Amino acid sequence: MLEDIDDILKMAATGGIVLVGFLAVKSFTNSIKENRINSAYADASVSGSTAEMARKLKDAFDNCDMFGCAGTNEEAVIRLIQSIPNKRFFEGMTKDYARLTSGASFDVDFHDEFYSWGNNSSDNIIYDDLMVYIQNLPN
Ligand SMILES: [Ca+2]
Repeated sequence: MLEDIDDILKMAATGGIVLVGFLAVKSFTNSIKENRINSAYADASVSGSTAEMARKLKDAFDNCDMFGCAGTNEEAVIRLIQSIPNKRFFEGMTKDYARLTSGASFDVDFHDEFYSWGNNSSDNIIYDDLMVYIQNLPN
C-alpha cells in the first residue's frame, strides 16, 4: 500500500515536471514568435520593402479602421498586386506575409478574400486576373 502511494507520488511529480517543462518550452517559443512578428513589423516600416507590401496587402484584406472592418478593399488589392515588380519580390512578400501573420499563407488568404462569396461573382474574375498577372511576372 505504501509502495503504491509512493508510485502515485512519483508519477504525480513526474507529471508536474513534464508540465512545467512543457509550459517553459511553450512560453519560450511564444516569445520567439513575438520577436519574429516584431521584427517583421520593423521590416514592414521600410518603404518599398517586401514586408511593407505584405502589411499593406494584409491591411487591404482586413480593411479595418477605428470604426470597424469593412469588406476587402479590392481596389487597393488590385493596385498593390499590380505594383509588384517581379516574381522574386512576390516570393519575398509571401514570406514576410507569413512572418507578419504568425504563419498564415498569402496564397490561401488571397484566394479566400475573393472566393468567400461563392462562385461566378465579379470577385472571382478579379482574383483570376490578378493570378494571371502574378504568374506572368518576370523573374
Ligand atoms: Ca476581407
